[in-house]
Amino acid sequence: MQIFRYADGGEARIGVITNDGRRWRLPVRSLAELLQMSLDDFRSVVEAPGESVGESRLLPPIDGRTEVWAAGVTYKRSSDARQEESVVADVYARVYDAVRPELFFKSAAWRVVATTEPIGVRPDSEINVPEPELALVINAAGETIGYTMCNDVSSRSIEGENPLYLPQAKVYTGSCALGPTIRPSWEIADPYALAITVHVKRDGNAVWEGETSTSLVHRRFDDMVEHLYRNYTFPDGAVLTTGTGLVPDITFNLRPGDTVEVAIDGIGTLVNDVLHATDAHFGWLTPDPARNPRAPA
Ligand code: DO4
Ligand code: MG
Repeated sequence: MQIFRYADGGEARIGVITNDGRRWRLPVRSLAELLQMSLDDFRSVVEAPGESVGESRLLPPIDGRTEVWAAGVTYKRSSDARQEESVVADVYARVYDAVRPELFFKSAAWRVVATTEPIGVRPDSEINVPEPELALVINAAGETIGYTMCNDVSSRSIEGENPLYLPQAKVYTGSCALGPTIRPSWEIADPYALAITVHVKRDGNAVWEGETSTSLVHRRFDDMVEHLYRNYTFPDGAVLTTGTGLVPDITFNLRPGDTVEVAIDGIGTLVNDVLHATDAHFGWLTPDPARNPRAPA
């Protein structure tokens, strides 16, 4: 079963696709409303068949006051890559083994892009990368009710210059893609055994491909959630992306015109073309659910 957010005229709606292809609309106004419920209530609501719906344009699986947060340096590959790119390698080595995880704010709901919408790279950044990550969908009470995928698009050169530039390296227009849908937690038997792949194409040719597994993550997901919810409330829940185990060689730079495809076993595939993160390309990215998903050329 997948829970999805879709455009219906000028409105955003929430639906379900069952594993045998049936689709129905849920009797809620938003995903945020579902994230205010307990896991048990959420399950009852999404499993009750509703009015059937056809195919429709997918919107990002997040809305309302739900925030996207991110964990960093949770895989050895990420720790090694940060130490290579940074002028202060020590902070990354220390956080990899520390009890307290690195957690940072990534995006407000309305700024998130869906599959097939563009992602952005900063024109003032020399080295840009996609970061394919498993993302936890967490309700207001801190229960993980589902999983989705995040592309935590980032500037390696800006963060590498100084770790205090992390918000500028991580939080800018088009830097957060989520989706394509949400898979309920009870359908993922083992979130620590999921293959993650990435394919980047340029002019039809593969320029970076990689594969990893969530079995290599260095922290427990429930521990990341416990730290995120400690002394902070999320009335509409949160999406916590769990860090990347895939980082290309330092010579690789994600460029406008590239296409990034990231996939996670049992979760789905997220496909996004790359554009410069400017208003000219992302003026459509507004809180309006009927926004135009196709950026001007
Ligand atoms: O410290 C930088 C963030 C690293 C990150 O986003 C990741 O490991 O996925
Ligand atoms: Mg990341």
